[in-house]
Amino acid sequence: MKYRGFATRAIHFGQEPDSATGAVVPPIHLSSTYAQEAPGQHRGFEYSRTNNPTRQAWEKNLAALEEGSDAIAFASGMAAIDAVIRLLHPGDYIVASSGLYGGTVRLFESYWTRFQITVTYVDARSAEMVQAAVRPKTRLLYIETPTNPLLYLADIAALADIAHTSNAWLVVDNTFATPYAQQPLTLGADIVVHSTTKYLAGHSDVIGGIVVTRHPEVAERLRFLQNAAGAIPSPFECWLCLRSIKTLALRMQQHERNARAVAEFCAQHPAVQVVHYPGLPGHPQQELAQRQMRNFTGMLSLELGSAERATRFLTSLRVFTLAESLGGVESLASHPATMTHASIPPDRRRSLGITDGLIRLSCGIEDTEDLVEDVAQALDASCS
Ligand code: P1T
Repeated sequence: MKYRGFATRAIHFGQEPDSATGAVVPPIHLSSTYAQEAPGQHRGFEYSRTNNPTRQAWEKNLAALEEGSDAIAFASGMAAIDAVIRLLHPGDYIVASSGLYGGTVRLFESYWTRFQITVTYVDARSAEMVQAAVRPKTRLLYIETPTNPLLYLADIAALADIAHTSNAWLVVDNTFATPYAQQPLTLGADIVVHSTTKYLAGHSDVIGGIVVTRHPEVAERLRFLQNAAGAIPSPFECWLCLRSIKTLALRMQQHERNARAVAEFCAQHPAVQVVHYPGLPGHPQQELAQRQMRNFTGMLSLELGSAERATRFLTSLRVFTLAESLGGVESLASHPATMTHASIPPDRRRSLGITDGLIRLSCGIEDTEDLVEDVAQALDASCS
């Protein structure tokens, strides 16, 4: 194999020097249409909703990094998730992890239930609970691992076995982990989805999504939807993803270094009741984390005990910015109850552990000491 290691593959796959000019950086193909020599005779490109060279390069790159056969890019993470649900039929069931991005729950509940798609939520930390929830008409197991925002993990290999004995597919939203940290398809998952908005694009300047699968027949159906429904990313956004993916490995190493230092600091601070970080010694799922992940990312969440403390903490931060989203080079902080998970009814939210005192941190790639110092002064302010 020419490109063995992850960083080498990230830099080179789909990004060979341009065959026409030798340009080392692939060009951005803005053309909406392509000349044909005779009706139906073309070089693989007809119209840019259907296929575009820059988008194709990005799809090839990510398919390789996730070890899939194909990747199909969409205009946002939600458009990618929506395309996967469109593979189902009325009357089908989904068993989903109870920890999911609020927007995913909103899409399932407020839209897909109208088309007789039934979703059952279970704590996917327990493979037994997932198994018990499976019905004869279950066609998808749909999980995030780590979950947004509590960083709970699910055993991908165990859930893939359950899916396959039940004639279902396992779908993993790999947004929080990235293929640098874990490759669900190699553990048996059938489909991976990403909000490329986050770590993959990595600089808070792209909204995008992508689906990766190891089944060419699933890819064919998704590619049909990509063209037929048309929720595609622009060539410029695909080019930004190609540019960013080259530094994914380096970025993830610094994201993890920073999150670990912040998590360790918070674990001994009296204002913090619980630190959720899978890389912290003593984390309840540490064995699974080490078996399944090779990087614990820049994401952590903290239980501060009350909405007042959470607000004081968030308004005292100086290096972290209070904002939705995650995975960028700059550190962000958010309040899931009023931001990312506001669309989930309060009682259900609390029963999931998303309390009013929970805050989520996305540690960027700034200097570690600056982040720890910022969190330290904001924690002091939170309990003053
Ligand atoms: O925002 P969009 O690119 O459409 O991606 C949606 C999405 C899908 N999956 C996960 C795990 C996500 O976290 C998201 C978006 N999340 C945020 C905006 C957030 O702040 O958590």
